[in-house]
Amino acid sequence: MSGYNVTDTNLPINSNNTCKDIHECLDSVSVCGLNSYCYNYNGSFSCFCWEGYNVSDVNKDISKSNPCIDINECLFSPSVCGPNANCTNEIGSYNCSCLYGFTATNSSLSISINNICKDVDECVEISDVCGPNSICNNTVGSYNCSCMSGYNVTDPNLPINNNNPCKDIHECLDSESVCGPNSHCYNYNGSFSCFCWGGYNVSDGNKAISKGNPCTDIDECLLSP
Ligand SMILES: [Ca+2]
Ligand SMILES: [Ca+2]
Ligand SMILES: [Ca+2]
Repeated sequence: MSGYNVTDTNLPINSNNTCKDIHECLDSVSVCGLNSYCYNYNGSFSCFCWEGYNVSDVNKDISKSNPCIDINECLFSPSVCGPNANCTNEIGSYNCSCLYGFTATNSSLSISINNICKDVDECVEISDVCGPNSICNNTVGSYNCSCMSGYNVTDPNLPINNNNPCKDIHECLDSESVCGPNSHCYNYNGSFSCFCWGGYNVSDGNKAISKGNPCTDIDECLLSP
């Protein structure tokens, strides 16, 4: 029968010289080709591709001339790595990595469509990411920093962080342009205040002292009584 050979080919087949199973898998590669398992059983055998491999021509049996070859998992749709990830095909496998600004949902599991890369909230995850006197705004894949009102970044050409922090604006350096004439300017962290000199009053008492609403001389002669 097919799949069996007579024990001694020089003798007739009978109960003393039986047909026995051919172990086709003894030289597996010559039967199933590379990247495959060969399973021998009574009367026949089967070939299976290793995980990560598929037969070259799916319409034909696995064999040395139709071997198992690497699957490019990165061409799958939807992506095996899920969104926001890079896929790198490897022989017999593949590798996923998150794009910059993203991290695996569960960091103890490998990245896949079931454990996708999600945005890192840098404002929460990285302590003091923008440095002092700043506002952190998380975005998908990134974040941005801005200075709180009353503060300016040290070097506006560089990103705001601990090495280039937001620092107090010294509004009083040009006091006259801020508070107008006849006034004191007091700078403090995050803001400043204007005060009129003695004998002077702000023009419009309902508005803050400024160049446009300066301190003017009080005509004490008009005071009553
Ligand atoms: Ca592969
Ligand atoms: Ca982010
Ligand atoms: Ca200030």
